[in-house]
Amino acid sequence: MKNRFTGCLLGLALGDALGAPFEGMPPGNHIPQCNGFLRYTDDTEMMINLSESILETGDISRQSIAEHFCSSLTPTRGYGPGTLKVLSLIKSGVPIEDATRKVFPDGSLGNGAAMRVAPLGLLYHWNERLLTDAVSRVSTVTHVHPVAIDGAMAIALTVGALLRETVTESLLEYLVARMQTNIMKQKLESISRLLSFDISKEQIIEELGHGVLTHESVPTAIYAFFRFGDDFMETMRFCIGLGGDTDTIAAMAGALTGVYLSDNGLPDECLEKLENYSRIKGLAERLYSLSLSMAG
Ligand code: R7I
Ligand code: MG
Ligand code: MG
Repeated sequence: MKNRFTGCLLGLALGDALGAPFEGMPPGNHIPQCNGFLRYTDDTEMMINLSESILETGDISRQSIAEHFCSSLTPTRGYGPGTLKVLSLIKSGVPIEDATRKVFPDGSLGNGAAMRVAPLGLLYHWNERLLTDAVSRVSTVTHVHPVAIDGAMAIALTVGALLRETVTESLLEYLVARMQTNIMKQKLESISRLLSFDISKEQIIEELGHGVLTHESVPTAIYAFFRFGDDFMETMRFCIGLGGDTDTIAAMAGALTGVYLSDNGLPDECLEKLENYSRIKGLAERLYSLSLSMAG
């Protein structure tokens, strides 16, 4: 179990760092490389800041999470412009509830909530109500749009379910039943059909998307996991080959593949090059202990 926790967070960070050089590119034969330093981006930085807040307070404190997001923000990690603005408003004293609607009145549709919530799937895998409460409280520190919350829910629920049971098609049905928005329901519903035949990259982009919006990236990452999740680097090559939001799609698929395979399934030659490898591993181990003590 502990190795699955570390696999999840390291898989997320590795996916982010491997995908980062290709973010925004068109689809192509992009090959993820582990021969140089693997620097992660905002996806992993927010996951780390979230984890550190939880470990510090032993709970989900939105104020503490917002403070960690603001005070440990590295501007050069490629944050979404909406999230940067929301965090700077919060830092300047605007209440979270107001700040999250200042850029997009209905809240951001970006995948910035989904990319960071994997630790919540780990921590609360044993109690779905605590898990979903935590996801909505953590997502809405920056992302209040129901589609963005659904995307975060889909990732965290998948992480939780993978920790509890073996993967079957019914996991997709389980996720669909928990979506609150039609677009996320429809996209996740289409995954089973798309998995039933050989389909090109272009068709996947057309059907599921490869962009920065939640409904154009979360279903794609979940599809990638179902299709290639037995092999971490195969999953990475697929996600990164799609182009578009490569770091985030690879980070989300990396978290799912990592929890499924555990850290033994991640390539050592890449982990050795990953920025802050020991710190991320340590966070996962401490989340494991906290989860055990919470579950009693
Ligand atoms: O969601 P967010 O944190 O972005 C995460 C992405 C990941 O790819 C990271 O790797 C990083 O590169 O950024 O940041 P936001 O700025 O809230 O959302 C991302 C982008 O989605 C915005 O800058 C907009 O371009 C777009 N977007 C929208 N466009 C139109 N209408 C988000 N919401 C809307 C919308 O309502
Ligand atoms: Mg990023
Ligand atoms: Mg991205």
